[in-house]
Amino acid sequence: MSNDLDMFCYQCSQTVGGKGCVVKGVCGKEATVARLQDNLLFAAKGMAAYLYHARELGYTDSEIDAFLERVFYSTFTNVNFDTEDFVELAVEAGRMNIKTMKLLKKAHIETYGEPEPTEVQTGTVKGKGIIATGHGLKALGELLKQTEGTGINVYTHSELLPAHGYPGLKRYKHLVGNLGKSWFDQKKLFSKYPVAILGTSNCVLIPREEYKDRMFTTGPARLPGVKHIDGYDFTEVIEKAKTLPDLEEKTGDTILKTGFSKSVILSLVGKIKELVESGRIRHFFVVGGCDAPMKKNEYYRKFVQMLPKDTIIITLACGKFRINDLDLGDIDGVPRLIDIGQCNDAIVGIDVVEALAEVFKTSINELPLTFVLSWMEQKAVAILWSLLSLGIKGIYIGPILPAWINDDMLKVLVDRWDLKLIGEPEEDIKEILRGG
Ligand code: SF3
Repeated sequence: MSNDLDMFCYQCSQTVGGKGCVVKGVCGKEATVARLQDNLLFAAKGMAAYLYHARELGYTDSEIDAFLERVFYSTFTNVNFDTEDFVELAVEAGRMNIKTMKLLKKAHIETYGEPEPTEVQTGTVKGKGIIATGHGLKALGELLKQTEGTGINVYTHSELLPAHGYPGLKRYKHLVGNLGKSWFDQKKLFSKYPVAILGTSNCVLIPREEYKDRMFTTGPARLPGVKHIDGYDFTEVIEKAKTLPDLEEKTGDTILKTGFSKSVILSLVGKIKELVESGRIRHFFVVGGCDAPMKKNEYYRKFVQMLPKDTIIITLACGKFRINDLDLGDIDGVPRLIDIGQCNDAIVGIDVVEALAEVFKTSINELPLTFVLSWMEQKAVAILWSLLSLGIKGIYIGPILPAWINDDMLKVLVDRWDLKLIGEPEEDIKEILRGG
């Protein structure tokens, strides 16, 4: 029996391949227009997430809102069939995402102060606890306020690690450390520690039965069978934590360092210039992004471990958990591994890279600097387009190409931006350091 739906193009509402079929093939999801629409929608979703967290803190921007409206209308089934325009829209999405990340950074700094380098414990402290995961600083801030003086300790997980660097959050003595690594260790981690759990944003996983009743979501996060809290009254989370057993005192093996803000890095720029000119710093790398549990993501740790000692590595997002336990030392007081924060703190990376270009009186592409990024989902797509919108060339991405990129799109990304897919760490390093 034939399926009528298969015969009907959801792009142009015509019979597939029939007389009125405007873009033969689009309905088969093979055509470039459909792929570019997916790409744009993913970037818009990433932007929307950052915008959401800025709005939570009272920061909005009508130009960004208007752009998102344009994106959604442009990806309507039958309004825009122009591939060139979709590439330009993606570039514009990158620019708008820069604006969005700036807005969120302003919101974070004006609410919690500018981050400062901070050491973060990775073990447990005797007593009851709550783990907060996700990206929501507002939710974490409110949780810290409400748990103060209750004897409950608060731990961060994954993308909330950078919260420890913000003066307005680190002042809470019961924000005692970070547990686990990036988002995909949740099930194991939350099963291991008998604490209450609060999911504040995307990157929550469907919970195991064993901790479902002590998990809560807030903001945009929702999970089946898990209590959702509207607003910021976390009484139920706190009450649940009180009923759970104490954690043991167990110091972690690693102390993590986070909180390298724009001001902190810019205060080092003079020194960095000197070290570059005297040949003590050869190259800068930005290594980070959205981590994924694929074997191929081991690349990023190997890559950093193989880098020569005269290189500096700026890291961000949950991809940092591949490398942030490494002791890479420093070059004359400049740390070799610099954690600038969450994925949205890519804006700090952009500001720093622009400042370096200014100091060396050159363009970003002429700097001895290479981006080596891992992508996983929507936010990473928005950030990639932000970097491309600045004209940054030669970015390495991995572990695989985004699924919607077809040969046509790849050709544009390679021809216009010299985008590269990661290969083997040793060979990639050789190629980068010889200027390939
Ligand atoms: Fe990405 Fe979840 Fe980790 Fe924010 S958004 S970095 S994966």
